[in-house]
Amino acid sequence: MPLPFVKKPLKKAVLKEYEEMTFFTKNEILRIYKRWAKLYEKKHGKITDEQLEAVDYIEPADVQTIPELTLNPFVLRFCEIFSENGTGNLRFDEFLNFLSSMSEAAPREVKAQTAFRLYDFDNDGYISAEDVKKAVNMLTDSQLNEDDLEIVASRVLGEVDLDGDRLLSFEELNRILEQIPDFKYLFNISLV
Ligand SMILES: [Ca+2]
Ligand SMILES: [Ca+2]
Repeated sequence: MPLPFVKKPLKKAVLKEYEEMTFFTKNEILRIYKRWAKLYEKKHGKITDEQLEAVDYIEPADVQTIPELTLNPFVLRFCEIFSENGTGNLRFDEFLNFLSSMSEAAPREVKAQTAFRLYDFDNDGYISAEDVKKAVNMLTDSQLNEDDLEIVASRVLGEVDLDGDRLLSFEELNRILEQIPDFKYLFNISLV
C-alpha cells in the first residue's frame, strides 16, 4: 500500500502516518527526509510546495550518489522495484518505503519478499535462469560472458530449485534464506 505523499515541511499528521506504516521512528523519518530533500534540492533548488507537487521525485542517478548506496550493485534495481510507476524515480514516500523494507527493524519475512522482488526481474512470480543471469551480471559488474552466466545460473538453480521446474518460487527462496541466520542483518541498508 502506497504511503501518502507530503508537502514540505512534513506535517505532524502525515509524519504520524509514516511512522505507523514504516519501521521507522519519527526522528528517523525526519532524518531520511533531509537526505531525500538534499538530493532533490541539489537539482531543483530549494523546494517550494508548488515544485514539490510538480516534480516530486528524485532520479535513480541521484540515489546512486548516496555514499551508503554507491557501491551497492543493485541500487538501480531497488529504485525500480520501489518506484510505483516502474521508472526508478522515487517520491519521498517511495524512498522511505525502500529504506524501511531494508532497515534493521524490518522483519525477516519482509526482507525475504524484497529479495524475491529484487531478483524477479520480469515480475512473473518466479526467479528463472534469465533472472539469475541478470542478477549475477549486476553482481559481477558485467564481467562474465553469456556462456559463464549460463553456467552460473544453471548451477544456482540446480542447487536451490527444490521441485525441479528450473524456477525459483518465493517459497523456495524463502526456505534457503531461512537457513542463513544472518540474512536479516546482511540484507540491510541504513542511512540513519
Ligand atoms: Ca521472473
Ligand atoms: Ca522450483
